[in-house]
Amino acid sequence: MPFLRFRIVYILALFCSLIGSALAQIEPLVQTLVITDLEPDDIVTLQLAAATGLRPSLLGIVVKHSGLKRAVAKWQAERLGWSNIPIVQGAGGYSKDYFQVSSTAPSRGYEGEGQMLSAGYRDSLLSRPPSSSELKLALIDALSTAKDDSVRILGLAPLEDLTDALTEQPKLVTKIREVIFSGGWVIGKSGEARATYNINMERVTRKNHSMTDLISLLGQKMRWINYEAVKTMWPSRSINPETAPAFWTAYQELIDRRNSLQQEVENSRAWDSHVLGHLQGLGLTSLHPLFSAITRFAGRQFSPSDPLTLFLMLHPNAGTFVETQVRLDTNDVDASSGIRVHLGVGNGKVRPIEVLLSFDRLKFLDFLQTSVKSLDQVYAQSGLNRQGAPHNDCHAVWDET
Ligand SMILES: [Ca+2]
Repeated sequence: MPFLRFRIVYILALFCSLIGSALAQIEPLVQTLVITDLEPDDIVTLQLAAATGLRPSLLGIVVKHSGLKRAVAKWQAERLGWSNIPIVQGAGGYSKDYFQVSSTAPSRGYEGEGQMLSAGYRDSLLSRPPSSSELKLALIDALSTAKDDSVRILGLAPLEDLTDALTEQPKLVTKIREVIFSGGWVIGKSGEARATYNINMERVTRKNHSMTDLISLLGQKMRWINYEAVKTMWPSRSINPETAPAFWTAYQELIDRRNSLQQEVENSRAWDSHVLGHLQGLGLTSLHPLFSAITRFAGRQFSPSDPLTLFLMLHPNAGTFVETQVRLDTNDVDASSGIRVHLGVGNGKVRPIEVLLSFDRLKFLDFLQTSVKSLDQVYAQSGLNRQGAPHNDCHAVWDET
């Protein structure tokens, strides 16, 4: 009899373990939607995402020249093995459409995207008008067909289109597990909090600043990778051969093996020299950590915010967050420091969001280094050229289909 009891217990245990693994398999898959402005740090972030095996279900392309950037995104996606992913143009616009804030001046003034395209094609894309509705409709479509709590949104750029989608159909908020957003504020010398790039780069033509609406819709489903925390923990504000040597060694080896990637380096260098020109115009001296990092490592450095946002989406426990009430005040826009951010005072109705306080720097460095080592495999599978001119792999993906 004891033997029989043992067998029954054994069979029950086996049964439970099989049911357990079956349940794990049918747990709803989380899909990731990415909103990006395709600047050099975004491109590295997309590379790292592909290296971790992530395959977004939608890429939304926003900010100035979003039509041109959409074509470049198609090229990038093809190289990363992300064929057949919907790539949709969202809010964009022209320089005049944005707040005239000095921190956004380099972006408002940049015209250098898509240099690898033929001039005629590039010109036709540059004149393509912005389209909030295309991305808004794509987001509504993706959220409508998703299960509850099954969508995460990686926000590497302004989120106007998402606000429009959720304002139109607020019930879709239940589909969202989280929105993790690269951006926030910095505390200036006066002690005031002022918004950083992705918030300052919402179009001035909107009646109210939509990020406040998005906050009230999402509450704690929103995590901000706040720039104040990034600045404190990464004073150079640059991932370069000095601050992340193992990553850059591996990245350089990859570029040497697949010299088609030289195009990304050239684009990044062009962007850096453009930014440097603006910083000089603003009177920043070479003693400023940002200035010295860009000068020394032009083409071999990028901002940590966007890759950090990806890292903290994939490894949420590597950051500490604090519930914070945030309200943006577009009646108080300072030309040198941006939109005023009010934090937790006199705005009791505002739902708190999760704001980054600190992160595990060593784990982040390890993530960068480990992910970049898997990139060669990604490019091998997508058939990226090892040799030859970078233009060789542009082929037909430019078609606006
Ligand atoms: Ca970005």
